[in-house]
Amino acid sequence: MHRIISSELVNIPWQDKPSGFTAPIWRYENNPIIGRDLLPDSNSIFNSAVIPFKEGFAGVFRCDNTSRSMNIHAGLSRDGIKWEIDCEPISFEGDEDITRYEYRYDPRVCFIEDRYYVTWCNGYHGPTIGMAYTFDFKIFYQMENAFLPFNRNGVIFPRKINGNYAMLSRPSDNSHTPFGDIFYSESPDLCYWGRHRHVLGTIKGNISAWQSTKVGSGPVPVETDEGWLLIYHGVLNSCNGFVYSFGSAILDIDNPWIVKYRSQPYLLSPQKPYECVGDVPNVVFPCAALTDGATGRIAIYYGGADTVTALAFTTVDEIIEFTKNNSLEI
Ligand code: BMA
Repeated sequence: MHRIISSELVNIPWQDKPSGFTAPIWRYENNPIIGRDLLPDSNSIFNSAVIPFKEGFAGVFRCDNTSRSMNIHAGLSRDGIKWEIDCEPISFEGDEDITRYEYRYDPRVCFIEDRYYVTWCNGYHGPTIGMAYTFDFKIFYQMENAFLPFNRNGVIFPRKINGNYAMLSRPSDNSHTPFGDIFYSESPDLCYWGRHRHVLGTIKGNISAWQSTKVGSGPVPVETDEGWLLIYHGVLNSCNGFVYSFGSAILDIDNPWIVKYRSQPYLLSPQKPYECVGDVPNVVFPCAALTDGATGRIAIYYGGADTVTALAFTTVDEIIEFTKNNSLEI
């Protein structure tokens, strides 16, 4: 039996694994949980992050509007499934050099110490990692961008490691091309980042082709007794374009740039209609995981086909055993 090192979350959204089902992850039967047109002017709501908040849940949602402008909106939910999302995008407090809007997408949310941090892909002369914090999901204080452009998929660890804040990110180029590996960085103050370490890159060739073209961190890493559980997306370049799946890795608890295990097969790939058909077909893109330290339950939120938001379930035992038993040679 494995253990998640987190507090209990009695109201975690949950459905038992269907009987006879053998895969380590199973989808919520009423997916998608958020449709593309929840807001009056939303074209799509996907690649979004949620977190326990008060008696329920809060989140930051990627909403592309009908002008096809990409922005992030706050939302609240009692049960983690039915969401009320603000019609207006988040308006950030802070230095106007930094709060100036170019585009914002793919948020993650992480609670550390006394506040909720949001990271996202932020347009600032090219994509980089935007950062902000909030206490109440009403007022958001924007911080300095963590890195220079070009960078995407910035994910903060939920506690300090060796005395510093820590983040995974993926330096990239200025387009959606296959470029860049996942790196680990540390900061004493969430402003200045350094001690960069390489974590993992794509797997070239045929052996684990779902992650042969691109990789990027997904949800905030989950602390377990086996190490940090990292769920990350991987991309295959098929003759029908990019296919986004997700898999898992286990990182050393004190030195998270050391990969202990890494799944050769994917955990979930686009197979359902809401994953295969939409604005960008064949995409599952995870940005958040709720965890219950008492039962080991994990609920993963992911975008489907760059159009809707969906939910899938696993347990710490299922996902760690799967990752260890199906690991690539590291
Ligand atoms: C990535 C990001 C994601 C998107 C994915 C598939 O590069 O832009 O927001 O879900 O492509 O289009």
